[in-house]
Amino acid sequence: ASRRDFIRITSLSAAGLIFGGQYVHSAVKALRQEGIGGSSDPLRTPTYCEVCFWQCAGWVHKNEEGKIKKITGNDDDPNCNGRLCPRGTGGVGMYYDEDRLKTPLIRVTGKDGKQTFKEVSWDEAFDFIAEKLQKIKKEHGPECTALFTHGSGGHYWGDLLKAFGSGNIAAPSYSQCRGPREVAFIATFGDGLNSPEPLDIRDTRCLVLIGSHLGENMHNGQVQEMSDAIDNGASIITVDPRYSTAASKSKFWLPIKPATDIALLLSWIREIINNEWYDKKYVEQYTYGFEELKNYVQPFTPEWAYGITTIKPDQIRETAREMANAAPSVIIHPGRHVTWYGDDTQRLRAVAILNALLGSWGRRGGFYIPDKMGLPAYPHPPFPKPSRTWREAMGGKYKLADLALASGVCDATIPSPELDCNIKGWIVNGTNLIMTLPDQKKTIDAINNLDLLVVVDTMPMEITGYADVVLPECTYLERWDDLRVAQGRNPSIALRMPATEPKYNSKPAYWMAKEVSKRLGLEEYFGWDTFEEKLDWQLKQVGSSLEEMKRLGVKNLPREYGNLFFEEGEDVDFYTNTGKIELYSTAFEAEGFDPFPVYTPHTEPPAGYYHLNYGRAPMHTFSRTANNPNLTDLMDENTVWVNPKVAKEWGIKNGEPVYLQNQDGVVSDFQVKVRVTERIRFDSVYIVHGFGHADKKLSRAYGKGVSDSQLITRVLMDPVMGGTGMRGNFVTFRFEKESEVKS
Ligand code: MGD
Ligand code: SF4
Repeated sequence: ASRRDFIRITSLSAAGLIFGGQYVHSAVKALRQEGIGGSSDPLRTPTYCEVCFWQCAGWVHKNEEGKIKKITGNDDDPNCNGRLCPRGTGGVGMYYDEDRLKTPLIRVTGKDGKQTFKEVSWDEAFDFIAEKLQKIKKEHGPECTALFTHGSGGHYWGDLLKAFGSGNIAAPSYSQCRGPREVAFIATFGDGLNSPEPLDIRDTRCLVLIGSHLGENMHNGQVQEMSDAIDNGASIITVDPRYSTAASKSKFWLPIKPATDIALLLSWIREIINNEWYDKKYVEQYTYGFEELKNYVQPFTPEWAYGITTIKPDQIRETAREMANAAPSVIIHPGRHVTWYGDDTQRLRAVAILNALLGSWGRRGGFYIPDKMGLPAYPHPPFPKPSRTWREAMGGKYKLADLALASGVCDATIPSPELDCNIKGWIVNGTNLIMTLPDQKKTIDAINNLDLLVVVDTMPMEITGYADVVLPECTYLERWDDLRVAQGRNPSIALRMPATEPKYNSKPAYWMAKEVSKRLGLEEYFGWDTFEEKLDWQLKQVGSSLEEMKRLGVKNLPREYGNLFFEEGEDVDFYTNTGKIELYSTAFEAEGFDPFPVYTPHTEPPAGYYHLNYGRAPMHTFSRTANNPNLTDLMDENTVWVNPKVAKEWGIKNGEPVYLQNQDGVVSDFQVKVRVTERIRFDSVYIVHGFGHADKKLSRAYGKGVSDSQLITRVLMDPVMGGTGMRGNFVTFRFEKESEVKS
């Protein structure tokens, strides 16, 4: 057994709870006396949401006793237009969750050999971390440390790590999410998409969703714009093996056979070229490689694609025509979580090419050109150059990646001494790697190779059980953080300030990172005395101030970066090798990858097994909300969607609990109730990601539903940039945990 077998967190005192409550009350009184009430309303302070990464700006409202009672949207915020999604409103539950981490913890081994955590002071925790980091630096080099991060705290830990001499910073939002699409769009248009994506959905006439389930995936601004577009008569084309909420709002639903989207895209490209439905002037003026593309796609007839995708040739033609009629006000949506089958960068290249042919990039109702505003960093000395990075360690793999470390861990390559990157220390901030990275066993193997694992979290999530040190962060409602900068149609900045004092003995990550920096002799990288001083300095550089932002919450700034759309015939220089939109990718070719997207068949499920498809629910974000008291009220477990034909074959009734087992014999820890529905194809099942928590400290989430992550053991690596394709698993049903599979 591993030394990091699930560890129990012991003896958290109830006193903390009582103390927390009293503290809040007096603290708010104090804040009000000091006039730090934010806006002109002393019971209202500005924030931006941390429940997902759309970062909507809002107001936290307190009652007379200083208790947080609700959060509402900020009317001036372009990300939310004054309206939060259910999760944003439910963010209050993160603050009130009584299962929160309450004080720093260090792992100890008792005389009986059993491991547990002891409560320690902040000083003890920081001294321990600094000592271990110095030891790693001495024995292996500073570059043998890494940061895994998602969310605001990453800025501060990132600065600490860079100052320490390591460039290994990874986020699941890259290799497990949108990395392939960024690489594909950069290769094609010379620009990535970032977040929020620069999609002019509100003015579009045709929106094509390929596996994007807007509405269930609640990216606030986009969902609002999609609903406006529908009201204005736009047509929606949804390509999804499942009848998603978006599909139900669509003019066309194409229930594609899983893993065949590239074939459909190639066939659409051929239809648009061969029928001369592409934007001739635009293609001629702006693109590179059109004739080669035309020759390349000739074999990909709708009949060819039908045999692969099960989408009828007429439907392929009709939908291609629908897009062309709307062009250039058409968006083939690039998606967000796009790491599916390992050829994802190529699929997204096909999406980019289709958009380019229809002339939607830089056009109204297509893609707008976002502003490029950034805030100056608070002055600090230059970071040292790391002597080695993950790039060398990867031995030439994933050449077009900007950030591939997390894939390396899934590959179990990062900790491998053979790869000359013997990583020994991780700081994990705001990411529950056990539920987030596919192939849990490899992640745990990697953890077992470490000398130090520090976890910074608000909740006792699965990853905390593997930590050497757990640092409890206060929630976003109790802290300052860096300003949110949204580039959007017009740039905007948003302030997050504490609505109340931190509950328990929790603290903000910026404070933790600064405290560790002091112990490592790196404090000059955190040169501000208070965080307010840093924010005020930054705000003054852009003509605002902390005082103003406390009143406004959000400030919209004038656009500095040219027009939103290309002028007719405007001369445009794209940031690609050729200065053109590259239909033929010279960057891919130079690195030995196919310059045009190639359809490759993927493995089919064996008899009795079904593609494991997963996605989002509008009231949850990944695994972070599964214990939230407000949101579990709305949905407290996932179900497995099963086609009626399949249910009949297995004799499974609606609502019946089953275990799921994947093709590698991994059986889900818990049971999940079956939802029999025509809304899913017969070759797939569907579950919402983020459930099936196995940590008992999560009193509401424990044992509720199944975890897709646990069942994802076949990781399909994207050779271009290291994205971890997560749709390579098939599952079957089990009725008892230990019995044989019923067939
Ligand atoms: P969560 O599981 O929500 O998502 O991956 P993660 O960001 O790891 O874990 C978030 C962690 O942050 C939780 O432990 C939570 O308690 C903690 N947290 C929340 N707020 C704070 C805070 O203010 N401070 C600190 N320090 N911690 C906080 C998301 C990633 O997952 C992404 S972006 C995608 S798109 C992928 N989706 C996905 C999937 O759909 N299925 C499967 N199987 N895996 C997936 N992995 C990827
Ligand atoms: Fe918060 Fe919802 Fe906005 Fe995400 S979309 S930031 S959860 S309000």
